[in-house]
Amino acid sequence: EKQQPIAICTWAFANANNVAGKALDEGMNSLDAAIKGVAVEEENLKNTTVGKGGAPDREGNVTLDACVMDSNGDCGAVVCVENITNVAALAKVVMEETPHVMLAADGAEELAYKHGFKKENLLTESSEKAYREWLKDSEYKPIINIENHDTIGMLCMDQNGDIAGACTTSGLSYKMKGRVGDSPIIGAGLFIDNEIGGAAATGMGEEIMKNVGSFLIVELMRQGKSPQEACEEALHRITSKNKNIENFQVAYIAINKAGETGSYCIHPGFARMEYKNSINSRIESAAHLK
Ligand code: SD4
Repeated sequence: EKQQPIAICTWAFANANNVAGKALDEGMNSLDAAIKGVAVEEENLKNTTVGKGGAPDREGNVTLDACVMDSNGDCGAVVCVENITNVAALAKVVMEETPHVMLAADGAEELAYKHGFKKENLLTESSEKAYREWLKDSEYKPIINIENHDTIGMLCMDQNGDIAGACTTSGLSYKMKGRVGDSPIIGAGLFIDNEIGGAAATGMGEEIMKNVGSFLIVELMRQGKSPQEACEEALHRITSKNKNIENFQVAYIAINKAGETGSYCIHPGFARMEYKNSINSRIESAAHLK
């Protein structure tokens, strides 16, 4: 018996989520569908937090982070990559074509060219203009909230019921050179255990990494929590210890093996998309703490 495919993703990326959902309906496996879905945002020039058009670091260089994890528990990641748009697809190349899990910077870029990826200038006219504007004060406020977000984390369940995911970002706008967030870190930005479920994160990477948020959610589901309960508990681990939660956003999404989904975030403004039963993605507004 075939499983009804499900795709969920962070933020209101209906197109990306529908592309993944339709590919799953046509029989694509969960990993490839997630990569295909997030590629929509990597290529979306208006998305200033992912791929081409992403905001640069303080020196004006756009550096991307991404990871993928499949239903066998295999994973791949790239960090601080320049000039390549589809970094989630590149993370899959690391997973499949190298003996490693994570490649950084030039090494990842060289691998990309060997595998036919195009060299592209990721800084668009409008992201360059915004950067020039920012340079005037060069004020670094790593505040992630409704104005500074849009990382895409996507979790897919295919017709075999197998779960996989992808997460891709340009990270925090005007971050320090070399800064890497949670998004490409297996267990932080993304984690899958095909026996249990999967989770993905967006928001202030520094906070998500400290709590290994996505891994924690999957482990909480293993202990019997629903995806919703697991997202809430994982978020509380951050908020209960942190006195500064007014100043940043964190949001989690999760799916379990039964196809149940959940999400939770600190502040209103976060939503997730869900594609199920071949129905175009609906915005599911996420429950929030504040
Ligand atoms: C990061 N988690 O690099 C990412 C940022 C993000 O929407 O999610 N933006 O910390």
